[in-house]
Amino acid sequence: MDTHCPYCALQCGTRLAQERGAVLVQPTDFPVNRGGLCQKGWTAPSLLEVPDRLRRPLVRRGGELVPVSWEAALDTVASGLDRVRRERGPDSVGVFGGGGLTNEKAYLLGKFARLALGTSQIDYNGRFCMSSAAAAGTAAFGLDRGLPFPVTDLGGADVVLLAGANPAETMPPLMQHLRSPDLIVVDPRRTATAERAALHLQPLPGTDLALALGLLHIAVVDGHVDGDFVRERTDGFDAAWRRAMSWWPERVERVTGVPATDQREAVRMLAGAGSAYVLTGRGAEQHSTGVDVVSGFINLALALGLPGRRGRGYGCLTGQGNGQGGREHGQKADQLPGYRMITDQSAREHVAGIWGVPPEVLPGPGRSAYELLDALGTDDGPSALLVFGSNPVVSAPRAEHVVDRLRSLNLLVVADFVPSETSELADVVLPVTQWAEEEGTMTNLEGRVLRRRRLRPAPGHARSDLEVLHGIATRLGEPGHRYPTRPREVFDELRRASAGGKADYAGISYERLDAGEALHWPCPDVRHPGTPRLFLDGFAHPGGRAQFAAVEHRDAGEQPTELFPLTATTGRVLAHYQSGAQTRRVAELNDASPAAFVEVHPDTASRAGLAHGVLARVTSARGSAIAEVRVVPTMRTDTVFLPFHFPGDGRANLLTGDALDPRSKMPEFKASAVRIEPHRDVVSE
Ligand SMILES: Nc1nc2c(c(=O)[nH]1)N[C@H]1C(S)=C(S)[C@@H](COP(=O)(O)OP(=O)(O)OC[C@H]3O[C@@H](n4cnc5c(=O)[nH]c(N)nc54)[C@H](O)[C@@H]3O)O[C@H]1N2
Ligand SMILES: Nc1nc2c(c(=O)[nH]1)N[C@H]1C(S)=C(S)[C@@H](COP(=O)(O)OP(=O)(O)OC[C@H]3O[C@@H](n4cnc5c(=O)[nH]c(N)nc54)[C@H](O)[C@@H]3O)O[C@H]1N2
Ligand code: SF4
Ligand SMILES: [Mo]
Repeated sequence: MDTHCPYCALQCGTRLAQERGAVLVQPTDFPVNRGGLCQKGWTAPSLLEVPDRLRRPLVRRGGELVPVSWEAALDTVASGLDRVRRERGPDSVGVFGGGGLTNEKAYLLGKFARLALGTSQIDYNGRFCMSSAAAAGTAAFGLDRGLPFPVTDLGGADVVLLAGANPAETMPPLMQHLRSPDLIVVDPRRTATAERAALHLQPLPGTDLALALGLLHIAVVDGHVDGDFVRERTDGFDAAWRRAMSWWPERVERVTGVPATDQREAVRMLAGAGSAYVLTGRGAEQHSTGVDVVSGFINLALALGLPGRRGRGYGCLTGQGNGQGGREHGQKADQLPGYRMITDQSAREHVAGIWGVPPEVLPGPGRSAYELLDALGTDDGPSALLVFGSNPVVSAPRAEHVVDRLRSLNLLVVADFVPSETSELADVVLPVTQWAEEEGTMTNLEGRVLRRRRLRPAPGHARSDLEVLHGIATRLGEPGHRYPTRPREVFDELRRASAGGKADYAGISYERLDAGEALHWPCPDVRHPGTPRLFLDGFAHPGGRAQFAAVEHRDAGEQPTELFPLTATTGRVLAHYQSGAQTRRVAELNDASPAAFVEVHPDTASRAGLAHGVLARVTSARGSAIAEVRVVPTMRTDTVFLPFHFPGDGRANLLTGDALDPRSKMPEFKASAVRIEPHRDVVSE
């Protein structure tokens, strides 16, 4: 049975089979992975068999989570929601979704929040992921789709610049498309990806904007700007150039640490290539300046004439399995299905029409993900929260504060298939189906819609997220037909709701997908072939021109001080996925990467009295995390790195703060001021 990997946005094609009860996985020759899988994909069947799989609903009684019937669990949820809504109004209930949810789930979750709960307080973990690139992409091109071209186009490039992405660990099969281009990698660490690069630029975390301005400066001064493209297809170059004018290479070198010669070499490589791409990842984006950083790299790409042309382009490497679809169907605080804005009157009328309600009943925009978590239990914030597809106790910034907020709720409901650090705090835990136990669609990083297929039934009493939403909504007095439980029915409604929107799925059907058609949105009718390459005939702004952004460098929200002299940045390792709720339960992955660690330069380590393998305490103004020291000679001396996959006192997010990008509300995951010292109980070997 052909389906796709449960994890990241590459959505590698896999074939599943059952042999004597065991599930076996094989890669298919699907274009993004062409017969490849990473270690997570190979071990994905173990996820279906984790020993502590949630099989029955749990309700907290006398302090303990005890198994109960579905009836009892859903009644507890509905009566709890009813109570807080009666006392404090519809916005007293919050909903936190995820970019791992299928399109159908994401769509129904948004509808459930706006109609069954009537709340504006819904957002999702993609705010921590895609939001800066989405905001910058929309501003520049009028439309945000991670990659506006198929991944396979990258294979024909001469040069690819990767700013803050480490696909050798985060999307390993993507690397086969990056074999022939020369890579320019911008990363404070010498990652596995940087090892493969022709040129590695190693800036201080949080200084990418200065670097991007500097590269634009060089492009202009050294005569590499594609004047015809800029004149014919863009606006705003002059204002952007006025900002970049004062970022001469030596000044950029002082701020970023990237030698001026390397800056010039990067521009020379990009400008001299017949085919070149600029791609950004979370390293560039997860900053309080994230939107402007991405705009800075898009400015560079526009000046060189890359976007909207065959064999060239700018793209962002979307992260979660459905990170793309998850941001199109209305689980974002300010959005309705079809990538429409909730403040747009005609969008409200269209969606309300599909939902069979007057537009006035739809609430307005709500709080962004971190602001929502931060407001929980406060006077004007939600006092009940429903979580579908996220583990914020580990993955949200300023995690210990988030735990305090979650503890202050009257009602916390978590739907998951494994016990997570967040479900451990819940009042009600609802066991749901996963991946190979359900049908649905996902949209990968190229905007291609894919079918997820069911191999076998759910274990125990697990139900699908769609059934859970139906069960709660009907108990709140909603008509059942509004919340279909069959994925295909939900998808057909989603198609109608998205029709005419930016992310138009109207022409995409299960039938076409099952027949093997490669359908990239927008696809406005069933005869439309889909749109693998966007912007070739014009950008999505009225008039068809792309917009430069006049951006100026700002420092990271927090600068090193005497007390916290180092910059900590965070990210991923190959073996673990996100908060680790899934991969820490897979023996082979856990053995590959069993515990929290911190990468430190040898001089920094010895100054702090630390050696390889000992436990260190890393402390920021928020608190401390405990992690095993890895002495890494290629690190910058002013920077340390922690993966964020580990629970308890190994959480990297004990260090991160509440600085947000003013536009995207992206937290500053990638730059916190810290100090590092030996942990008192030194163990390990
Ligand atoms: N193994 C694995 N794969 C995954 C995931 C996972 O959890 N594990 N998650 C998926 C998801 S949701 C996402 S969003 C993607 C993320 O994929 P990536 O963006 O590749 O992942 P990160 O490791 O977060 O960040 C990439 C790099 O940014 C660098 N970096 C840190 N600070 C800065 C900075 O200030 N500037 C620059 N230029 N670089 C910086 C880090 O050193 C890191 O190597 O991966 C997806 N794939
Ligand atoms: N310090 C630091 N923090 C970060 C980042 C970073 O780079 N550094 N990256 C950020 C990024 S890019 C992301 S995407 C977030 C991700 O962080 P999280 O939102 O915590 O992501 P996951 O660990 O994937 O959590 C998903 C949870 O939902 C469950 N789940 C999966 N699929 C489904 C489903 O279909 N239905 C239901 N009900 N549950 C499901 C899983 O079992 C798991 O418990 O972390 C962010 N946090
Ligand atoms: S790269 Fe992503 S989609 Fe592919 S096997 Fe690994 S985790 Fe799965
Ligand atoms: Mo992500």
